[in-house]
Amino acid sequence: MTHVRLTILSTVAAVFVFTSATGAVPMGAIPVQASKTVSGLFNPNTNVTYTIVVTNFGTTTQQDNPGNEFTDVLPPTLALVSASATSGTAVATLGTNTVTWNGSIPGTGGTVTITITATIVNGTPGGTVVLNQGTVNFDADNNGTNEGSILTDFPGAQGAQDPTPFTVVDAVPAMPVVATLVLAFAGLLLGSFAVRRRRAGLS
Ligand SMILES: [Ca+2]
Ligand SMILES: [Ca+2]
Repeated sequence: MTHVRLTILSTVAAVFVFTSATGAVPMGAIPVQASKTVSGLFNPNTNVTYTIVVTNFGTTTQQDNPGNEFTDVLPPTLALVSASATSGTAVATLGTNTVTWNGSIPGTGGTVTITITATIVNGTPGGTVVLNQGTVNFDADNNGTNEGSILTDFPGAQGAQDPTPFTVVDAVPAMPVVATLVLAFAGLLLGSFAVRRRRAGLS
């Protein structure tokens, strides 16, 4: 019994010492969160803009470690156009429809905003739901190696790591100018015909 109690006590102490010594969040905790929203007209052949905000709630800076700190592979319904970031380096690899980001994020609430622009592939049917999620790689124990990862979260859904959705909207075809003029002229003709019938006492 004493042995068991001592083991539990020493385990608790070890976690406490680890936390105090490194200043990092406890083992197993996730120091980062990433929200991802999307805006656009959502018509085929128009651009959508994804905005990803990665926040570091840990007490230490998330460093630019070996490997990408963020990766996002867009689905085939989207054609990647460009990517940018408020800090670090965002790279858009058009051939693989993939965005990567490398950089550091200061602790206690530091953020980086990554912006992705993509075109909805022409011919995508209206009603198609396009889902997308990026992956953030992080260093929970501050040892220079990213060993953890989370998926981006859509704030409009209840879960902690929901994919970001939008629904493709069929574009309303614009009426050609000539057709509009013909319709207007036809309306005028009908109107004057009706007036003439009324004057002639035919209606
Ligand atoms: Ca890196
Ligand atoms: Ca690590």
